[in-house]
Amino acid sequence: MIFGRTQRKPIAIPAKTVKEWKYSTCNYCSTGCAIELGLGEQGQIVTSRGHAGADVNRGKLCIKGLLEHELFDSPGRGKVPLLRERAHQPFAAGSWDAALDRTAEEIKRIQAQHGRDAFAVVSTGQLLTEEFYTLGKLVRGQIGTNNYDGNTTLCMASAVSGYKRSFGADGPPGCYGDFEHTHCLMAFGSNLPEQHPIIYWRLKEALEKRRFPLIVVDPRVTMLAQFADIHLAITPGTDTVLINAMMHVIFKEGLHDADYIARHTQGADELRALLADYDPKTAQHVCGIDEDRIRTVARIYAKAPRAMSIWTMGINQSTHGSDGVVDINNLNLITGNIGRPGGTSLSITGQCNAMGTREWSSCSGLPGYRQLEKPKDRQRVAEFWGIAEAFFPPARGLAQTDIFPAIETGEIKGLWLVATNPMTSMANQPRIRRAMEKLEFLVVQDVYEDVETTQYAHVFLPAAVWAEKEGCHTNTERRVNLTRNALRPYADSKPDFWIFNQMARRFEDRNKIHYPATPEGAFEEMRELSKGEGRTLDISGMSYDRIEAARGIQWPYSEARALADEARIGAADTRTALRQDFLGDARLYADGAFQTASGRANLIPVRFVNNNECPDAEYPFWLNSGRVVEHFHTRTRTGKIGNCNKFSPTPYMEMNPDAAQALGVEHQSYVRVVSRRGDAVVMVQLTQRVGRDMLFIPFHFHDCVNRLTLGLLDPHSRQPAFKQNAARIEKIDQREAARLNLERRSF
Ligand SMILES: Nc1nc2c(c(=O)[nH]1)N[C@H]1C(S)=C(S)[C@@H](COP(=O)(O)OP(=O)(O)OC[C@H]3O[C@@H](n4cnc5c(=O)[nH]c(N)nc54)[C@H](O)[C@@H]3O)O[C@H]1N2
Ligand SMILES: Nc1nc2c(c(=O)[nH]1)N[C@H]1C(S)=C(S)[C@@H](COP(=O)(O)OP(=O)(O)OC[C@H]3O[C@@H](n4cnc5c(=O)[nH]c(N)nc54)[C@H](O)[C@@H]3O)O[C@H]1N2
Ligand code: SF4
Ligand SMILES: [Mo]
Repeated sequence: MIFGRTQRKPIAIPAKTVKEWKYSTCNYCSTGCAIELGLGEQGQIVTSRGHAGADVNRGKLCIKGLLEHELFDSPGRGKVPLLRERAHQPFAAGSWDAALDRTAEEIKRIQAQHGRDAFAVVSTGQLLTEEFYTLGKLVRGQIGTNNYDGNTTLCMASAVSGYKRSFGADGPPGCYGDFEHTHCLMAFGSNLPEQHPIIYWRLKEALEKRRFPLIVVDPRVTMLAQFADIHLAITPGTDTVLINAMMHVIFKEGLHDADYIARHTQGADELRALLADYDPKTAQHVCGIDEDRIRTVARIYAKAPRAMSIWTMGINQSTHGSDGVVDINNLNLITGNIGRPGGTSLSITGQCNAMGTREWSSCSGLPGYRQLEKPKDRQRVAEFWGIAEAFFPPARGLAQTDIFPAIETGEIKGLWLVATNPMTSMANQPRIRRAMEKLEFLVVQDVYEDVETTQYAHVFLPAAVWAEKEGCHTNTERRVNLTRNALRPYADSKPDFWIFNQMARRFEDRNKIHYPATPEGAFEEMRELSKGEGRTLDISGMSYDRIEAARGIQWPYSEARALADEARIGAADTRTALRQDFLGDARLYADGAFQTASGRANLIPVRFVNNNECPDAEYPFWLNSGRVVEHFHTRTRTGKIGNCNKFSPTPYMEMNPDAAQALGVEHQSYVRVVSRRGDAVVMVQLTQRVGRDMLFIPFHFHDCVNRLTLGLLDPHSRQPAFKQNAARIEKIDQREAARLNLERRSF
């Protein structure tokens, strides 16, 4: 018998002749990997590679980054502006002037009839920072609606709110380099190997050089949990109880850093008083982690010379999201683990430029972390833009998650969606659908015209994507990185920057503001606005050339520092400089001086109130949701890239084999999942990743888990609890389900 192939036919890989490499930053997750795009003879994209000289990824990319260059001409791209009188009618192609005029007229009509705030703008974490800044200028300075927010409310709002409450300002204080220095890492609700694969690779490298305990808190056995030394399968929504109990032990056993607490914090007495109620004996019954484990983990963490915490959506997306962040900060403050190499409270950000929108979009305030509520901030921005300060509203308006209910009540009549797809990404989809149906006017600005929200749109504006544009992103560790324009926009799509500039001309009757013609011009304005005033968000020393030379610069990086750096290296041409020539601060608060009035960090007592939707007799399962490595969000991009989509083309659900057996449910059969909001049909994947009382559904698929989620809001951040819902399972006819699913797989 002959094994193997008798005739070898090696696979021939066609030569990819690259004429030029263009510098860019990945446009998916917030890791911020630097990518070089290879252009062929005709300026077309032929390949890409991770930038070997970039500190973040050192030549590596994950599956999404590797295949990202395939998205430019993927199916469904918006080619021309589309218009129609009524939703659901056929669209007609129109000129850019026609689409922009119609949009401006509708905004003005709605505002004239119902007040300025009756038109809302919902943005994203996926544009370039210069675009965010420009949109902010347009919305705050000319359109003048206060109902302006971003999808970051679904994502990072709790981290922002928690940082502000604890440290007086937003901004993750640590960096990936901390992995090299820490003696213990605790990860809360964060699945790095799938969601931030290259950050995980950095962590793994550090662990290979030097072992330190990895503790993972997640109700699900994620890939990160599999690699952990200790996995705490917490009862959903109860992280604050675990952390409070850990702090109870730390104080009781004198493991806290009394000196740090005395010198750099306030509120220790109030915190300690609260912690009296969180003895591990009591806490274990709430958070599901036994008292011994709680004590062990508390001791490991507090005794480590330096310990750090990271977290992502397991904390942020819950009714105690902001409190969870505050409590993680509390834990690190009482153990003296802020601003030290290896000792930090590092929120792992979500979208590629969720940081950029926090910093510069004016969504919840004014650019450069400025606030509408602060007279000095208002004056500075009004003067800089050349408008009357009184044009700004006195305080921030509705958060994204409050905008949709305000459409329901009729308070908001018109909406502009920029790079976000709420029909799939918002909780309680039946409710969102009803809200969308009530809109008098909806304009959708997206890269893809087949995105679900266009069902309800009156105007569709086709946007250019990623390296069809130019500008910056800020990543999880405050690193500002650049994407150079590599190719012209697809068909007649336009960069978002151009769209905002064109729209601004149509509002000059309100305020005439200067708009720079290029993203680099907008970056210059941001630099100027970031100068001085003692702000940590100082990017005044950055320029596109310096950023590219350094392959990303962390803020703060002041002008004085840049000039000193240039004098030191004597570089006539910045492009010949080296990565290490322009280094911003790796860490914030290294000196223990915080952005609060007193300069001290706040220790804030967090009392747990269980207001989650919990399983009961009728809906006996916890319904958890999240992500998988090969897909990004609502799959508008990865669903179109064959090698991403093939790994999970079908809506599916993780279910425990024992639970399935009890219900007679088989592996790879279809079931109907039902919650109080609605139902969804999914394919069952039996796995021990989830316990007997839990179901997990990735949220990437339309008409799927967000038909079921409740999305109760965090009181501080207004972020929805996407991960704590109750559901039950019903068996269904398999053939009917298969047909239904095929229909839904539109590509
Ligand atoms: N491949 C891929 N990568 C991505 C994205 C993507 O769509 N695809 N999106 C990016 C974005 S925008 C974001 S925000 C991040 C999200 O990154 P992650 O937050 O890491 O991803 P998720 O899967 O949403 O949630 C993480 C974990 O939270 C756990 N969890 C649920 N409830 C609780 C709880 O009560 N407590 C704790 N401690 N944990 C809980 C879930 O079981 C889940 O394993 O990923 C980014 N990276
Ligand atoms: N059940 C459940 N729901 C969730 C989550 C969860 O864990 N569970 N996670 C939540 C989180 S953390 C997030 S961040 C949200 C994400 O929710 P969304 O932001 O609504 O999802 P995306 O698919 O990223 O939508 C972005 C849109 O922008 C378009 N786009 C991409 N680049 C550009 C560009 O340059 N210009 C323009 N104009 N458009 C562009 C894309 O085609 C896409 O349609 O989902 C949230 N929803
Ligand atoms: S880890 Fe994130 S930034 Fe890096 S290549 Fe993957 S998706 Fe892009
Ligand atoms: Mo996110």
